[in-house]
Amino acid sequence: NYYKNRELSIVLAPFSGGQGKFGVEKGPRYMLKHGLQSSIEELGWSTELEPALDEAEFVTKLKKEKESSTGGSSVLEGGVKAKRADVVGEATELVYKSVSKVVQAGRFPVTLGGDHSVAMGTVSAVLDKFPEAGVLWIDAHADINTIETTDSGNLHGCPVSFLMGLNKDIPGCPESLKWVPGNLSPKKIAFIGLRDIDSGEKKILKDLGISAFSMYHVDKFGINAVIEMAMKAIHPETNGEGPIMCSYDVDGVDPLYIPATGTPVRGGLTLREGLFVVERLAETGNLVALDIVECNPDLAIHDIHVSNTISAGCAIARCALGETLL
Ligand code: NNH
Ligand code: MN
Ligand code: MN
Ligand code: MN
Repeated sequence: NYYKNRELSIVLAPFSGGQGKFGVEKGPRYMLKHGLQSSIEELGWSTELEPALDEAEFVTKLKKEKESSTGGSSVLEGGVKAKRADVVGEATELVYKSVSKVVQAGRFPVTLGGDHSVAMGTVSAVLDKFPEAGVLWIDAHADINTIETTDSGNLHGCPVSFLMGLNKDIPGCPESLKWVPGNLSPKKIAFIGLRDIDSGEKKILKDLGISAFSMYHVDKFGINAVIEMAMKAIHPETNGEGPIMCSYDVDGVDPLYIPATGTPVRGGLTLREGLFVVERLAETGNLVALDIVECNPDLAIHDIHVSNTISAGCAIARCALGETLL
């Protein structure tokens, strides 16, 4: 167990610039309003809030960018694409600084997004403190597009490529994202829940030999076996033991259960499978950091979709922190 004192910080990362839909910046506020902090306290953690960036300030920045002539200029020199790269660079570096402060103080960081671009900050900070950590990336998507392979230009589809330093030598790579250390080894990440992978991403996953468990593997082997294989993949020498960070995109879970998210893909994890992943991680005692990203209350068509999404997001945090362990 890496946090014997059971001290935890909820890092607030209300940022939407990694994709094109406003509303995902409201995730942290909604999850706090749902009582996340007190429910974590009830599990025996002492908690603090760590606001990484100002929600309103960044909404204003992004709205200005939208109105500008470039509309968040997507095509950069060399023909590469990276929408709103300046704002994404600024926001993710702020997240990096907040999570760094938290982990260096020996506190468990639970980061609430925001879109998944914020994981450039969280994972980088966690690797500084735990260089041997492996990352479990729960997602319908692989988020490993480079600024060359991305079709959308949305940087929430690219954080893993930045974390691995895959954009560094690409001409036109935005200055604003050069702060990302880019030292995540392809051997130190495993994906679970994949079902919407772009063709460029598929090639990168293959070429780099990255462990990726799609919904096919979940159906074939069952979620418990998949988690076991994923943990062994990121910690091969120690039979799966070692620090684990979980970056949890709620769209990994089926939209039946978590509908209010920017890019829902049917055929995902059941709510129980999605919670089991983090329950199992809690049981190992090896979890060192957690992100919960891509809850967008504005994309709900019914009020029940908001509460389903937010309560599931909060349940992911509680289960990861041991709520359901006896
Ligand atoms: N792969 C697509 C892209 O690069 C979609 C990414 N969307 C996500 N990722 N929600 O988790 O834009
Ligand atoms: Mn996703
Ligand atoms: Mn796609
Ligand atoms: Mn994602």
